Amino acid sequence: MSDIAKRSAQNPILKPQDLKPSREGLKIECLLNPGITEFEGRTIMVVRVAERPEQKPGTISFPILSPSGSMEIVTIKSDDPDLVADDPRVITYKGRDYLTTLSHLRVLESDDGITFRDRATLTGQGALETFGIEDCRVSKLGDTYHLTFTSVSENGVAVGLRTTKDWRTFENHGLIFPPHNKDCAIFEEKIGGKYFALHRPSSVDLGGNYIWIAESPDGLHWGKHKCVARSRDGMWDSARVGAGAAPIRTPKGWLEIYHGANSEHRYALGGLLLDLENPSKVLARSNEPIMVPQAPYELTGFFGHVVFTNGHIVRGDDVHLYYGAADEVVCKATLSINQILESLTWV
Ligand code: MAN
Repeated sequence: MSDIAKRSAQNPILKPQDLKPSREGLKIECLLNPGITEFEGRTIMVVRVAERPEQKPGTISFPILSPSGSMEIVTIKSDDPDLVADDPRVITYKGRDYLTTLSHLRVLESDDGITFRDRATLTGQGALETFGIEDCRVSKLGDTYHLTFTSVSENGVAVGLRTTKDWRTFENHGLIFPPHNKDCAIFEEKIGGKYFALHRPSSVDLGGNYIWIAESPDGLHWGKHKCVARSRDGMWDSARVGAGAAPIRTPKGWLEIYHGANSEHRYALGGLLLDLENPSKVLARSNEPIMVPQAPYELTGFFGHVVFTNGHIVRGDDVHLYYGAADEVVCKATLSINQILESLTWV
């Protein structure tokens, strides 16, 4: 048995047509990879909204932001010899990489965890977010919510941080991890007086797409980096791995639900168990994934064969997992923490 996730009968719970585009002339192409938390008895979702103009035959067009925040639409002929467009998510034009959509983060709230309404909008700001912001994790420390997300620009893919106490006003702290880095999840408790975070630097030559851990005295400045989990040849997580939401404290250790992709770009989920006192020490890991794309809405979409999570709510033994399916819709599933722990292989 390799998939222990009970999918919600209401899946997908959120689809592109459920929200309004951020401005006229744009279409929401995908809703994906939501960060989740609770605030004043409600569920807060920070969902990634990926937009572009309605596509016309014979051209590819996508928005980019200027450092001052104005939007420009770039249009390229599909048969332009300088265009490489074989991935629906990214293109290369005249040797430079661009994203096919521009993402912002929409803050939604819900009374039942299923039906969400708009609360706030966060958009890319400045020269390091001109290609947008994506895939937000939310960690609550004291009364402050830490939002870590991917900041994308021609300078690279990096981790930005904003904080809020009221989910109306947000403080922008800039980048906390420079390119190439994403999938950053801050632990929701200090350990030995220090903040800890998982993050995912990428290396093109030596090394790869591995999960690292870092510590910090203040949640802003990070050091003492250590590599905790590498991709594994021939396994379900052979090409890349990255942290999901903040690790879950269990009596056996910190349980991190992470994503792994294989060489066919299939994104599945597994567990990683870290020592409670020394979280750079890996105790156990999934040799088989705990959730694999199999529902129709996970197999086909903007980028099929993807389940990707970076948000959950824990109630007793249940993890209420929110996830992006096929890079297009938002779904929900429930998993048992004990069942995940039992399925892990101790190292
Ligand atoms: C990858 C995918 C895209 C994302 C870019 C930049 O190509 O995850 O969806 O936009 O990275 O983060």
